[in-house]
Amino acid sequence: MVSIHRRRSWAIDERQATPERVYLDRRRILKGFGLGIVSAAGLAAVSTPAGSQEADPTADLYPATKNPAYVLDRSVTPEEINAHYNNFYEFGTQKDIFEDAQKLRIRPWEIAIDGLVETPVTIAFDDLVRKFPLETRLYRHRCVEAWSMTIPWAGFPLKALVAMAKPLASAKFVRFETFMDPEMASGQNNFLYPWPFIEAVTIAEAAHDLAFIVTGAYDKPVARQHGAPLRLHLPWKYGFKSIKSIRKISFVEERPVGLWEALQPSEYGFWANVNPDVPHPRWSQAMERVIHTGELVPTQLFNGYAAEVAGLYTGMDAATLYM
Ligand SMILES: Nc1nc2c(c(=O)[nH]1)N[C@H]1C(S)=C(S)[C@@H](COP(=O)(O)O)O[C@H]1N2
Ligand SMILES: [Mo]
Repeated sequence: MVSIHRRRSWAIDERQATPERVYLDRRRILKGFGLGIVSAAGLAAVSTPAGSQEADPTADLYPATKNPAYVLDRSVTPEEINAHYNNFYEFGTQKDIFEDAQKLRIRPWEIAIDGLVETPVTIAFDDLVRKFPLETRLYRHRCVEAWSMTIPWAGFPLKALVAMAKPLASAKFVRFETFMDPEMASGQNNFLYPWPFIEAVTIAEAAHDLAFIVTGAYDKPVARQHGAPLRLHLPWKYGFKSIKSIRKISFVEERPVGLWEALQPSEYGFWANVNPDVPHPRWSQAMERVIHTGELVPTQLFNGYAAEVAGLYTGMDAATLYM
């Protein structure tokens, strides 16, 4: 609870940054000062979330072997903080969506893999997750709103799924799509957003070892509020690229336009590579607030993964790395 109180003390700063939100949406601004208040009942709800009474059929896969190449010099964000501080606009535009997100029905869950591939398939998540060895990686996460956390994600490299899909030579991008179900996810009734949530990366980015399909966190299946049963994590890009609760993965020739780019192309670009020298039009990206310590620390180029990923962008102007 102490750390949650500490988080409240800087929540005001974050609101002033007018984060990933459309200024048109007055309701969110009016509701704003409720942010960060976590009741004891709310905390209890995470350990026994409504709708997850049935045992998770993939629970036996965790903890997944820790990959020693992905160890960081910063502390891991405690699970209880991370589980109550989320961006999942399908369930609302505030950070405290964890209770609403428990409405997410994660079984049955099928993923369509289609587009420019040898053979399009639809596969049940419970089958897909057993096709690859799972591993645990400590990753940094940097939201475009200038906060960050460190998470022990479990899952498998996206490149393994790309290899399984056998894309045709004409495929240039991988497009991801989240579920569409406004009855279950009330945020999808918010007509200001072009649902469903879509994101995309180039084939080269998808084939990079850092691009990770997350199926678990904190040594168990990933929680609904983090994007169960599977989400992406691209640690060198701003967090909005790391799409949650994926239903469809398509290989395409034309560059897809993601939800955030469709909404505000001048603020949220396709590349969205973390770059402290390229400010968001409405705030600086030089520093970031670590959500579990409250510390303000310098943001690093490519979120600290420059040695690994800079080669993906040789020849590109640094200023275009963000947009
Ligand atoms: N489907 C979907 N995916 C999403 C989002 C979202 O609203 N919907 N928010 C993104 C943003 S802005 C961030 S910072 C991360 C947050 O992940 P977390 O809540 O697990 O920390 O998820 C990303 N993926
Ligand atoms: Mo974000």
